[in-house]
Amino acid sequence: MTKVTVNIAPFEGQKPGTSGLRKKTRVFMQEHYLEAFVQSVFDAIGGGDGKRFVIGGDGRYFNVQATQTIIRIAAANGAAGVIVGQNGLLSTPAASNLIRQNGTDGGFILSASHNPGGIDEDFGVKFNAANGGPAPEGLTTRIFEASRAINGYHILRADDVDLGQIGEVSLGNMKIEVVDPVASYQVLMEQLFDFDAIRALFAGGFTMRFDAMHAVTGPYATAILQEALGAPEGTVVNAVPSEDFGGGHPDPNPIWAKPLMDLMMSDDAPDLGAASDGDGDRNMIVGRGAYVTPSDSLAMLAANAHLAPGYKDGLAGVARSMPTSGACDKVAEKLGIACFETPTGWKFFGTLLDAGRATLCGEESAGTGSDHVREKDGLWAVLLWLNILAARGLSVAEIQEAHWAEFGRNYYSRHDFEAVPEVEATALVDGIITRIDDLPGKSFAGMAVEKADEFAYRDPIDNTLSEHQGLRIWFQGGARAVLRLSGTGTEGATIRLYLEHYRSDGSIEGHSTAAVLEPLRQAVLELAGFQQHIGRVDPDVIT
Ligand code: VG1
Ligand code: CO
Repeated sequence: MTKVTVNIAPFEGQKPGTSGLRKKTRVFMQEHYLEAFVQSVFDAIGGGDGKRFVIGGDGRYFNVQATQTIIRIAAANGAAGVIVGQNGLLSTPAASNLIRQNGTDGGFILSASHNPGGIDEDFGVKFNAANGGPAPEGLTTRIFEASRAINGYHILRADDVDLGQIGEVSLGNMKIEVVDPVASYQVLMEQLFDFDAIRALFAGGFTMRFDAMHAVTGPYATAILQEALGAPEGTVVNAVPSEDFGGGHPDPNPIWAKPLMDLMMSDDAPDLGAASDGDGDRNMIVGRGAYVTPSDSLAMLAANAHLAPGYKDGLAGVARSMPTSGACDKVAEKLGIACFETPTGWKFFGTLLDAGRATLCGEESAGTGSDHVREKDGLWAVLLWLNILAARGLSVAEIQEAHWAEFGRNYYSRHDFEAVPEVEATALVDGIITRIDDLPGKSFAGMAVEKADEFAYRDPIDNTLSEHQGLRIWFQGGARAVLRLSGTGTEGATIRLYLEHYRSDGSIEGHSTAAVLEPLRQAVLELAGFQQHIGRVDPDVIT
């Protein structure tokens, strides 16, 4: 075993996006590519000497090989120890928990989340800091700068470590702990939720289907829902993580989790349907015949969280990303707590969670979480829903109807235009920015603009300013549109158009979301000039 330094030239474009560095798997598999990025992380954090890290990923193609490489680089950079999930597996929230519980200096999470996996699909690496949360912007900037200045990386020439066996081994001077990926996460869940009440719910005949989408939550959901909480075998489906997620998109929304949606809308629907994404940080909640939008789910969880032991003293505050609907704002107002509006991406919640200013956070993209870790957490959200259902004795549909009746309803939908040539996408967005101050008072397809701006965020805790975080356009009558470019794609640009219309008469039957949002959609298509700029008005995916 020898430590070597391999001289290399910098790679282009190793700039972490909304959630880590995501590229085509083959890009990561190029000689020295992963190594260069990982070394850049070590360079950006002042080296690895004496430090400890968590390493694990969502089980996609290249996960194990990348884990072995990072272990060797960590050892050569002088790390004192690493904690690795068995077989290289760790869900994102479980990795966050391990970083916090063990007080490590951070962690590497190998995932491209909901993006498909496989040699011709996507791979990703995320570095999380010592608080367990995604590297904040200052750190990702330093990582990118380091990646542009790099001239070599340190690595141990050594055999692969056996990651199949739980226990301790060493590599040079570095200690490697291979841990059960589920165990300490499960203990944390037991502390937050009333497992007896949920067990009684299942024992009383409550039925559920959890679709793990062939991704990392399979082992977590099987251990917790079936083994600990007594849900019958077969409750968790697609429970074995596979390298290509069974050929699908492990993205828990009505499009990619269609079999689950179909079941929930059928006569055979169980009481609750739920799903999670590749790395286990997203969630979908659907009751019998009743889909809950992620923005609504955040609001309903905020309104009911006190029913779970971990939140019995109430919430310090809530936070949502800017494109997320204002449904949780209404709840915060009623509870008399603060509601923060942050840019897209979990890294912006970290300071609020660390400072104890927010307890629950959420995003319209099916991410919900709390201060128990510093990531969004799919299974946590499902367990909180179960705890609330057990405590209230109502169905998902009943809770949803009652919520809308009390708070009104934020009709909401996201339209994604994928693989748009970057120049066209940029021209569309820039075309609005140059006119943004002139928009108020103008009408498009019969709807008048009230206000419009480009969102910038001043972090209330550390005062950092993040600019260019998306366009917000408010129309008369309580409608809002948001436009931004995705920061997680690997091909061209993805334009995200978020449509929202608040109606205080939320419980009135017969309002389909598409129908309520149609006038707003027409207004934005005209205002932004979708047809002129990108040659189409129909999105690839509507969620
Ligand atoms: C998307 C979502 C964002 C989420 C991010 C990472 O980012 O919109 O809300 O935080 O993915 O989630 P973007 O920049 O593509 O819109 V995950 O589960 O992919 O780590
Ligand atoms: Co994810």
